[in-house]
Amino acid sequence: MKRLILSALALLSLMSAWAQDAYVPSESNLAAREKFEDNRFGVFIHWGIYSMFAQGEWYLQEGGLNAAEYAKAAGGFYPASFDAREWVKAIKASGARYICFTSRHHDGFSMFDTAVSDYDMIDSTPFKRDIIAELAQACREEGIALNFYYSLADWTREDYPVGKTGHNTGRKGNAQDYDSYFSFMKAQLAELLTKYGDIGAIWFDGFWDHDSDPVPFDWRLPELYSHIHSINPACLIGNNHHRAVFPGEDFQMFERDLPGGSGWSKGREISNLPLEMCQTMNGMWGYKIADQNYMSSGELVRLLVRAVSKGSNLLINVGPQPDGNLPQAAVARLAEMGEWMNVNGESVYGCGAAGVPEKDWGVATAKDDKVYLHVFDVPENGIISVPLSELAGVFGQKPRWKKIKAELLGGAAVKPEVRDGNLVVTLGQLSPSADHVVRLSF
Ligand code: JFZ
Repeated sequence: MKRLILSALALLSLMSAWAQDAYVPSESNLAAREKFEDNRFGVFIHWGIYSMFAQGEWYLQEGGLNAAEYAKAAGGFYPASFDAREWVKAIKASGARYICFTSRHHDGFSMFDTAVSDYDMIDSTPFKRDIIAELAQACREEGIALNFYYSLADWTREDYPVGKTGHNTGRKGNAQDYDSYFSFMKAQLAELLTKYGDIGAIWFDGFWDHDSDPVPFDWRLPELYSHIHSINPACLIGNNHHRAVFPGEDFQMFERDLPGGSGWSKGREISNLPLEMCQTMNGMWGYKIADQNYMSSGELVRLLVRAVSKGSNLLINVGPQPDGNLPQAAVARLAEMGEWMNVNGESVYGCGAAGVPEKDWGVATAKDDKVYLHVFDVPENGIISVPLSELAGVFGQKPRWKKIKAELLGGAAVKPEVRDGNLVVTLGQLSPSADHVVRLSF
């Protein structure tokens, strides 16, 4: 009996330990999640000293370079045209409502003034300007939220326990010490969260560097996450680990694929946290001179809308040039997306899945008691239809269909009809657009 009581007590204390550990998002965090979801459209920026080589952000690894030689590029990093306000204005003009910026990528170079390393903007470049401070101020002035990409993996530090990548960078490798590296990361994250105003999210990457270790590697993520939440409970945490979400995370990300897609997210469980898909406009994240293969602005609009129709944000990447300018090709696309967003933004912001499966002509999004039909391809007869049953999720089982209104955003009212259990909308001839949006409401 005594044994039984003791083991019951042990079980209880174990359970309460779990309960204590379990992450409970703060009210402010839940509000931040909502805002993050409402924003729906963000711009990713990959910028670092790798941009100088114009070969993408993986060049240190892919080029088989020695890190000490590579680091000399910092001595010439003087992005004379860098103007944070200009960047933020170009991004804002697209309709994007937030930016995610690479504070430190796998090459280990910090784009901000960090006290825990000299391999940063202030101590290693002639430019000596804190890029992140300038960006944060411009974002504040323009009302754009700012998130930070932060790499867990590091290809240059001696204390980083070497994983799958970063083997040929000339590290001695005899000082690998995760405790030391972990304190370094905690110190940097504290700087990022306290010196630059209110930061929306930390976007982790690099987990995959240790995902196939023979002995499972412990990144001590719960400790890292609670470190962040103890500094700013509202700060959202996401991690590009390509797995189902871990405890302590506040949003789930999908790289180069929609949630439920058939690419890199194939088979991955979709959480009920806010979702964010990230994608490049061309092929690479960091500036790559030979990569001019950009999606058109129409394709980008459709990608954004598809993401929203799956209940996800889109984080679309831009890789600034070494001189500090955004590539003209990217600026042009941002401007064109903005033209579409100016008219149709209400079908994106605050919207989510409508419960209407994809059609030959396009997809649907919804907000409150409105459904937005996104017509990518107007059928030849100018008519689209949706089974009434698919609209029940938003309008209920038996709405008074006679009273339904259909309007083309930025255009005229169109007449909806109910025929054989379908809502039929006759669009007729329309001027070309990547996406004609029909708002359905009562
Ligand atoms: C990562 C970064 O490596 C890349 O440079 C960029 O920042 C992107 C947004 O995120 O991309 C990945 C992520 C996962 C793997 C490889 C690259 N992986 O699982 O092998």
